[in-house]
Amino acid sequence: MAIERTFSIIKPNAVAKNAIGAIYARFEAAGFKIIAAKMMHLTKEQAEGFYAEHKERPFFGELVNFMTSGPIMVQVLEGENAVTRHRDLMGATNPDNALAGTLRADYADSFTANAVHGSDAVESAQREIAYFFTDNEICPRS
Ligand code: RTP
Ligand code: MG
Repeated sequence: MAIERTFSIIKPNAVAKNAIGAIYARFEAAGFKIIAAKMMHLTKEQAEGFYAEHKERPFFGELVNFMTSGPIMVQVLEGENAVTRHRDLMGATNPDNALAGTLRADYADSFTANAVHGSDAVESAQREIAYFFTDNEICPRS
């Protein structure tokens, strides 16, 4: 198994319900190392840039409004097969379809306010990590 890095966001609805610590505990219990982290309140421009791939989609405006509605936590997770394992831990995008025990089953409020984001491929992880973190903000350890 390859050691990978993936990019994670704890979205505004999960921060608002005071679930940062509980979600970090789930990351660590699943074997991920948190190797970079910070709290941010995204501007409209930052959110639009991050979700640029979705800009023609009907939900884009609602997504940007939601993602700028309050603070978020952004982090880099490292571990074996991290991209796929983190997506599995999050559960389905639509929380109605998220399996019991996944983060979205436990913390999502709606399709838009679905608690967490995770990169969908190694290439998008690299792009998303670079969007939010400089090299010297990433602290890998053995
Ligand atoms: P994410 O990027 O946040 O990890 O979620 P994802 O890959 O599972 O879903 P994606 O297709 O990339 O969509 C990004 C986010 O947009 C919102 N969304 N709303 N109402 C809708 O039809 C709809 N579809 C997507 C969700 O917040 C989703 O996480
Ligand atoms: Mg996505």
